[in-house]
Amino acid sequence: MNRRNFFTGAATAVAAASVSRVAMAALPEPVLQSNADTAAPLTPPNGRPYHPVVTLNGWTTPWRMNAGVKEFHLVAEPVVREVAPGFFVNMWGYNGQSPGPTIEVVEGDQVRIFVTNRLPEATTIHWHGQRLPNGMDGVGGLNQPHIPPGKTFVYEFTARRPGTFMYHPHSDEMVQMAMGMMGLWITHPKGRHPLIADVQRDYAFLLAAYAVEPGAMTPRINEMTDFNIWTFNSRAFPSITPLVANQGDKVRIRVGNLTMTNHPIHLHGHEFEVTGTDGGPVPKSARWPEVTTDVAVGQMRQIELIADEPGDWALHCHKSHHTMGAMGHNVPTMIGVDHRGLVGKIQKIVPDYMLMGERGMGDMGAMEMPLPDNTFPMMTGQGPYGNIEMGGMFTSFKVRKGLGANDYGDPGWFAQPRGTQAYAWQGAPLEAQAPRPTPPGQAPGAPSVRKPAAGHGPAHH
Ligand SMILES: [Cu+2]
Repeated sequence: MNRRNFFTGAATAVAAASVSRVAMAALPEPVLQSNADTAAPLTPPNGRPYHPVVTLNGWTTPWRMNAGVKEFHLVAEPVVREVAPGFFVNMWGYNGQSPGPTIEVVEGDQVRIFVTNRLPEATTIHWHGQRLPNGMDGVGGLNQPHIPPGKTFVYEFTARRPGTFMYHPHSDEMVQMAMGMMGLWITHPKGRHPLIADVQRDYAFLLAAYAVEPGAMTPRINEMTDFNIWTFNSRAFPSITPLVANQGDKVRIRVGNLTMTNHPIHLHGHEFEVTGTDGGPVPKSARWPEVTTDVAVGQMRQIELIADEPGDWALHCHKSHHTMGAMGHNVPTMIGVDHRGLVGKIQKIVPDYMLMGERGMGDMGAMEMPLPDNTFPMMTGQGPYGNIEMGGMFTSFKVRKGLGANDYGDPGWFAQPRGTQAYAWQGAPLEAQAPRPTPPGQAPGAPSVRKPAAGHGPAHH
């Protein structure tokens, strides 16, 4: 659209509101997402081709080509994320969700990103890991003025280095990252690259943690260490989409950590290599096989493997308290409840409990959404053989024979071939067959169970 034509056309009696709408039309339409589903990979609609990534429970934003420049529009704004079924959290994000949309470009692309601030306070965006002019690096006060509420700033640079990156604010960072402001950025190589393999599946997610009191909906943004909601892309198990692969596929998984602690990410059933970081591809001579890789705070790790073992394989953080949903299992239902009489009672258990909107997040209260039954499952997820008893940073890697190249749908549960599954022993009780060693300090033959304390009922069920 030509700007001059716009104003010529608009010159015939326009109201002030229309002028403002016309001015906004000069920006690329921000592409919004309101649900937390995993979007199909975005085949590049224009520009140079690449093999797109799949953002777990997220999406890649389309762009506008404008005289050879890829234009994007990110709108920083309050959002509501369904972190797990029935568990909603007030967050700040981009284009309707937290995390914001993934930006995918090709090495050498010139990009222009319009960033509109619809938050109640100033923000900026830092393009983590990018080579760019200093004034585009997004540190408020250092590289640029902070973006005031209601204003739009423009970032322009060339995506010089292929790799796995992320974006997040560098303005009231503690609050804004604790509220979920983050997104992925993938720069694909412009051609064959000696250190970047062709893959059939390319997944990406960010590790994010929140501190949400039972019954509350807004994260406690001053928390330093005691987070209780552990997420991949702001979703907690059992709500994280499984990663699906056709047997034999080469698979890349890109993980970035914007929490305040490290996460050893562990994959079952396969070995992988770390093939890249946010610093770029890892030289082949520096790669070694792993089944767990630690992703430290502010780091990104890009792993690759051959999906050659069919099955449903766990993919999770190895810190066991990060695969739990904390505290939420006994949260009372709040639908239709007048909170005012409850605060005092809740504060006896949770001394710093406050209603949402009373923490200085003034504008959050203006969102006019009904207070949901904010229950977060602590250990949940029904599997084919019972409760999986996980929450938080856990999902599955589902390898199947004969999946189509673009089939990312959940194939359901894996049916273990006969004779390949752990089974219940049906023979004689094994305890009776071998004498057990006597624990030190105990007479041989003495019962080895601890005596139950009075009044606590039987020690054995
Ligand atoms: Cu962890």
